[in-house]
Amino acid sequence: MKTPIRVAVTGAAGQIGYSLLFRIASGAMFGPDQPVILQLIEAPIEKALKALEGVAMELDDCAFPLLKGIVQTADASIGFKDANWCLLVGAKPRGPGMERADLLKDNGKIFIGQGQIIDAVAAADARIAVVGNPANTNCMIAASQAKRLPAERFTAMVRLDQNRAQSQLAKKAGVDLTAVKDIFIYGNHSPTMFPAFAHATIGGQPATKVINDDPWLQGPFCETVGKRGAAIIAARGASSAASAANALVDHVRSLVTPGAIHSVAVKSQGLYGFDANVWAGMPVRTTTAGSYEVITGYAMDAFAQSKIAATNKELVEERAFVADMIA
Ligand code: NAX
Repeated sequence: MKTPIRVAVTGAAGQIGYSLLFRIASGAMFGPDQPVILQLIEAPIEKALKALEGVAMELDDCAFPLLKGIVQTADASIGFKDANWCLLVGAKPRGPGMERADLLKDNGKIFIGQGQIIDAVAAADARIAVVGNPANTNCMIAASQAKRLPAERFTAMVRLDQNRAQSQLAKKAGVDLTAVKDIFIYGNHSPTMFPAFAHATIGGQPATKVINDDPWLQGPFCETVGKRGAAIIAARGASSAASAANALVDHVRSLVTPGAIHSVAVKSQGLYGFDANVWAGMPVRTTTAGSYEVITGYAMDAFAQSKIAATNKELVEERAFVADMIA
């Protein structure tokens, strides 16, 4: 039996948490032979902590053979202690009339504190995945606080966007989802993101050739993927939760699977037209478990360049809003 790994999850009693924890405990994230200890962190609010108690009871009631312990806490220094993976899901939602800048500042404060605590108490091999929005910039803020853990360990999730794009391409081409490969998300997890369809393949052929409808790819396809979150809210009356949790399972599973090729928001080194030091979605290849390299060399045509310029501009603006929060 392998040694259990410690997985800290913030926002554990939230709606994504409710779809996520059971998948982690069942082995979907780290594999069917990897025991886990869940370290569940909630905001210090009575209602949230009570809800967390209920979630922990349900986890017990699943009798998952791989689940070797559950920690419930509002104290991040207990929750992140010795954690091998820190999944930062909890964040303040955007309230009515709230400006994006206010959201950036309010959530920024959470991620400063969490970045510092993770750096101080998490395991030496700790990896961090940020879901709470604005995910890319929150990730940048948390990473900026770290003195011990390298910035590459901090990633933000654009996998939901990749999964959405893959699904839309398969539907349009009328093929099985698994025929669609190499569709990567560039930039921010926001409607400005760019699903780079020109590099995707369908059944081994260029997606552009199979679909043969550039106006659709450049227009409705990009728009549908970019605004899918809002469409879910309009239809369901609540934001994406199960699909977001599923995407986080995919994000981490791919990051611990050598050879996996997938989209992750990582610290930019200035590739593909992004400013250095923003966290931007990029294609990556997992090298060894938990480590990755950015895949280089994809050519960008004029349309792709203009989309990347727009999403980069938004990331640079977000960074400017929180400039005083970056250590
Ligand atoms: P919920 O509001 O259902 O849950 C959030 C939970 O976080 C709450 O239980 C709250 O008490 C907790 N929380 C708040 N501050 C905390 C703190 N400092 N420490 C620990 N817990 C804290 O939101 P949910 O639907 O679960 O979404 C969570 C986040 O994911 C949101 O920021 C949301 O915008 C973001 N999303 C990101 C996506 C992505 O692809 N990157 C997609 C889905 C989702 O919209």
